[in-house]
Amino acid sequence: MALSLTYNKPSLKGSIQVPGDKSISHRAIMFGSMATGKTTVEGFLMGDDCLSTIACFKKLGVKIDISDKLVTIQSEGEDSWSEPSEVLDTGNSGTTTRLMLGLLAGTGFHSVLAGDESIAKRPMKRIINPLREMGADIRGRMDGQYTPLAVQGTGLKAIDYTLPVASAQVKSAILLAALKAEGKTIIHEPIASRDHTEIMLEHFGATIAREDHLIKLEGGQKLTAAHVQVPGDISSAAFMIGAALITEGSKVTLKNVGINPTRTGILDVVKQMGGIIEIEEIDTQGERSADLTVTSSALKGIEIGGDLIPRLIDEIPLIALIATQAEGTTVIKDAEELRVKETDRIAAVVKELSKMGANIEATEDGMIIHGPTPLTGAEMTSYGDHRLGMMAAIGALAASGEIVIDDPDCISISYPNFFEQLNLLTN
Ligand code: SPQ
Repeated sequence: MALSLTYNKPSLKGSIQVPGDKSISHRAIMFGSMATGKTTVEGFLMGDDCLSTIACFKKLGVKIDISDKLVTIQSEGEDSWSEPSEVLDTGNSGTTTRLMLGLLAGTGFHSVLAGDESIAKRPMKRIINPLREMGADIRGRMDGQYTPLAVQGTGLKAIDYTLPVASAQVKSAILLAALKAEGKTIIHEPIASRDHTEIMLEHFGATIAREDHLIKLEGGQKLTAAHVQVPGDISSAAFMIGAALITEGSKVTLKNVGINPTRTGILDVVKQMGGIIEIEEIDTQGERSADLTVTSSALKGIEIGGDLIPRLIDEIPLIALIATQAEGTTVIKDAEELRVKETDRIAAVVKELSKMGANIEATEDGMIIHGPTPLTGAEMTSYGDHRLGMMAAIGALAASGEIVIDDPDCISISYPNFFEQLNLLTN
């Protein structure tokens, strides 16, 4: 059901803990299912995407319990998984679909992966090509470009592979397959992408070598169960950071947010735009995290591209929104990957922000935004994309009229208590 939002230029005040990191939560379930023993996950994101990952592993026979604060995975290791009698439903989650391909390729059984309408349009060849080089038997529409995908598990061999796109999902699928492959897999990563898989491999007892754009992993390593502490998701925090920046008189603290350097491009951009943000690092055992305090700020337009893009790829809809309130021009380039996310995020962001009165144009690989422009009420479409839905809701804080969001429910993919927390900060 559509949601109507009308704000009277509020100030945001207070402190919240945003939900757990989506990328780390997916991986915690996958690693816990591969490892032998009892894995516990604290701070797990109970969003729809991560729940899809849990449902898939349950269909493989892995015992997973969800209690109030803890997810517990009890597994006898990868070899104990059983052939699923049903299709593994990956929902809206690209991460689940792609990483599971790497995991299922080296099993001894047959499985079928399929997700929703959006997943059926997202490219899978980027994963299947290297996996086929490793010996995987995966079939699907258009030679395996699109789901549903059938995987006949088989023996795999290591590869030496240069990533053609800066994608953590491609890198991770290869690494997960490499664990079962014969020999040493070498991955060349010209531009760094998020490294949660590499960090978790070490955390679960594997030996992985990482040096200067090269990752090396010896096959046949067994994983041991571990405790995973999931920090808050910086991609979710980004929306509250943006909200505080563009509303006058705001000061918001976001507690325990993951600040893995492969994900903190948004913090660099905010600082470059003139945003006031304090970062107080917390002493943690696993992934780095910090309390972030953001104050409303006068922003200026900047140029964003190159190696920075993979470090903030999911934050671009929000960055485009705050750029409409910044003085001067913001240019976002080298971000053609946005065209193959949950929706074409270049076309969708430009169309939706234009409805609100933004001066924004699309380019092949990004967008150009001229600011500042006053935002007005509009009927916004989310395209079932959680990040587009949240962009519209944060836009409502700065808009002069009513913002209607067609499908606010999609926000629960990554941020189930988004409106609850937004209400807390605006009241
Ligand atoms: O999981 P999914 O649907 O691909 O989610 C998105 C998102 O906006 O939440 C992208 F649409 O995040 C990806 C991210 O863009 C999550 C991810 C990961 O956990 O490894 C990596 C990035 O994708 P990619 O294609 O660059 O590897």
